[in-house]
Amino acid sequence: MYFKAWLNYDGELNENVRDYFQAVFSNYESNVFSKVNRQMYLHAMEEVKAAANSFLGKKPDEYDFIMNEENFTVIEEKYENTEEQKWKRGILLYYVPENQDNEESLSTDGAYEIKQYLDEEKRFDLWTVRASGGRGILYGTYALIRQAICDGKLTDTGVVKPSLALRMLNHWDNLDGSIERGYSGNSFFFSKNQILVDERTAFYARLLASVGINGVVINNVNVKDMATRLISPLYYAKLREMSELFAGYGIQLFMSLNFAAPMELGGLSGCDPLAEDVVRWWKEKMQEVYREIPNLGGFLVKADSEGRPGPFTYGRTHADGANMLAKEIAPYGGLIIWRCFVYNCKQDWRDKKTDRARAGYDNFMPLDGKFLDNVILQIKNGPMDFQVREPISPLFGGLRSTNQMLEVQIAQEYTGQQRHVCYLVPMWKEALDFHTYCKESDDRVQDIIKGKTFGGRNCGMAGVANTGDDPNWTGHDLAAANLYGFGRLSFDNNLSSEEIAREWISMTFPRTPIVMSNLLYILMNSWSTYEHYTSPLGIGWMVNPSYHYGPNVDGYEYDRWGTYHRADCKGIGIDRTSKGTGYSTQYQKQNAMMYEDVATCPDELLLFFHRILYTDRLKSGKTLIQHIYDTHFEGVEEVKEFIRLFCQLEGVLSEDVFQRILNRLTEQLSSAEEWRDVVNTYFYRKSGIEDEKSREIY
Ligand code: GCV
Repeated sequence: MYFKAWLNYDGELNENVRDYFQAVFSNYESNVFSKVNRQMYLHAMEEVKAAANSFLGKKPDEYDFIMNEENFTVIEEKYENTEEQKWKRGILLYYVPENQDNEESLSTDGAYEIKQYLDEEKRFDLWTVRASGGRGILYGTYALIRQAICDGKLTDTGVVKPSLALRMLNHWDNLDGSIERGYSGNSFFFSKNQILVDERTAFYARLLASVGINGVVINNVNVKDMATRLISPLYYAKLREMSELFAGYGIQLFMSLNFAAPMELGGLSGCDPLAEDVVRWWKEKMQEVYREIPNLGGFLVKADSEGRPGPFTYGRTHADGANMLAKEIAPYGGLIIWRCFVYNCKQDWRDKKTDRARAGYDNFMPLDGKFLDNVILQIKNGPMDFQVREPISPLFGGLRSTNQMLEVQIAQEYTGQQRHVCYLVPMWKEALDFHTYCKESDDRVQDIIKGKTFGGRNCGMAGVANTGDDPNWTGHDLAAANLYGFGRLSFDNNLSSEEIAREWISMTFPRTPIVMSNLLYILMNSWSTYEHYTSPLGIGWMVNPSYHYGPNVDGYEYDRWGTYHRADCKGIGIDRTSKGTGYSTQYQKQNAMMYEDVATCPDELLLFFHRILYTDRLKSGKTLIQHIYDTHFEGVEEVKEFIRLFCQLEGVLSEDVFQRILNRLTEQLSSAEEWRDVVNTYFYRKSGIEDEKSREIY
């Protein structure tokens, strides 16, 4: 059982808009399309029909015509053949051949234009979705439906092009059906070491296409056990089936691979990327894989990190490892996406110079320019690991001659595990808008991953998926806003977090003012609320080790000595300036200087970059200790306010949705109280300083 999420198309629509859905015209002719484009075109048609069905309570009338120079004459004839111009209004899916003059801007993959066509005698009035490829037709169709639902009117868009070439999801699903950091049930891709391809897979593809996702890695980056065998005859037939299904929605299938596969699968004695037998093994493997799964987009690789095998064992670099695979996959047009999440988890934190935050840059910066063109480095937004607040990785703005992708985590591993509401789009938006100062202009992270700054060709954004086989897909109903938001933001970097939230609310829930205002308030405030009652000012962690839920101030799992955050009776924070670990010097000069100085370092990152005394004053005028106490009390009050606002929706939302969300908010409140009490008590005991407002600290 699964719900339709934001594709339910329920609810009243403005009559004027609804009328257009009475008839669907298409220039569908099978021989003008490749097989894949044809499938996407047909899916777009099905989507208009599904929407029309909901809006009108019946199927629209359909007209096909063949592309020729007199398209509209053909439509006119169709009109004439219908009874008394019954179909005055309609939707037209209009395929524009790529080589048609002055349509160059539509030739970008995924580009579309929504445009009204009115004939001179005003006998018909059509809204056209124009595109020169299957993805464009699909995305334009979803955009048109979105306009109808969210705006209650249809509008000319001009040519809309995706901001980023690659808009990918990374699933951390294991073949046994479990999901690493999964908070919404089990995998719907795998169960008991079998691959599932069914109706739900098709609906998922539809959901993703509707927000512009064009690539999905289906298995966990920690490739172990049976997952290594995904590149073996055992699984090819199902993978091919899945890749074909995805292709019909403009989505390429990717897989994570095990760098040690030549040993674990091939029986070789090692996996040195420069050893002849290893290279031969991969060459033959790639040949076999692409013969069996020709649509495969490529592979994602986690190497030499958290116990995963990699080139270091053989004294080779990440470039050696990635390039070897890239060379063997290149003949098939495949990509190797190589993760920069590489660090030594056995570092001794008692050494004040030790700093995991430095690791990504230290490992990859010396390799800039050494990667082949079909290698992409995938970089987490922050230098640590998806904490509620981190600075942007200095690899962005550092690397100049390497394809780059931004990785964010849609799954809420450190942000409440989909039991707390935490709308993450504002965080991702900050990452995209961050000025790296690597150039005078076009220096933002989004410019870099668009390929605008340094001309990178294969670039984009990846999100660690937050879905599972729960009926509502994401455990917490409100967590679906993050999945929706990831897709929409990676498709259009200019959208604001609020615009995205508004769209998602309109697409998902009854369209009434109170639903919009109250849910919007909750979503837009949820990230700062979560930050308030958890770890302060960018220090991070403070969660229970290994499962990463709930407070544990000394809980950083790779620090047995409880010294990670350097808290003592006087202060807390890590000196990451040039006098400390030197991490701040990895940034371009302007940013390095900003972080170096306490006076210019943004408060929200103060403890990430500096060691501060509890009695030091922040820019707000408060002492650090008072800030910690206040924000933790405030965070709890803010969750109470969420609950108060949410309860006003009783009777407006359907009963089951209302109860599910209320249950999660109630759990969030008790967890927030626990965070408040644990964190405040810890710092009260460490510092011995009373709360100025004399509130009870347990
Ligand atoms: C897939 C964090 C998570 C791990 C995850 C890892 C990664 O450390 O806790 O579960 O492993 O990130 O991104 O590879």
